[in-house]
Amino acid sequence: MSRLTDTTSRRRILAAVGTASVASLAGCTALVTGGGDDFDVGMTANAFTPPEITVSVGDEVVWHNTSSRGHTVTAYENAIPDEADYFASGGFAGEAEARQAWRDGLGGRIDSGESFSHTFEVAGRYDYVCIPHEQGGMVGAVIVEE
Ligand SMILES: [Cu+2]
Repeated sequence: MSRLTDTTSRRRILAAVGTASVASLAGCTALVTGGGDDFDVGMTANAFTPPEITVSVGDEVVWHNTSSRGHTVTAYENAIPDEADYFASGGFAGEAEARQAWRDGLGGRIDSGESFSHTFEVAGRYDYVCIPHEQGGMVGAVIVEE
């Protein structure tokens, strides 16, 4: 009896830990370096290409700076689904923080040849911007379908 109970509760704990790990990984953002053509959205001198991309819930989107200029990928906090995690290169918790970090020292910059990725767990439309080239219209959108 006690042995069976121990085994059962241990399995439950392991299952719970496993789920939590997957969830936290899925929600995180990461700046990764490396070349290759394995990306979804490129960045030219002043544009995201393509400017709009459609993916499915659970998909990871990889941006790659294919230009010689530094860019950011910064979500518009008020233009993502209510339940969604905020995302921005540099890993900032919100848009104001991301903008301040850029002003203070180019925080969140994705240099030439670098990539940034985010996994989308909530369906909906996500509008985002490159902070230094916002005036030039460097904006994009990710549409996440169920
Ligand atoms: Cu830019």
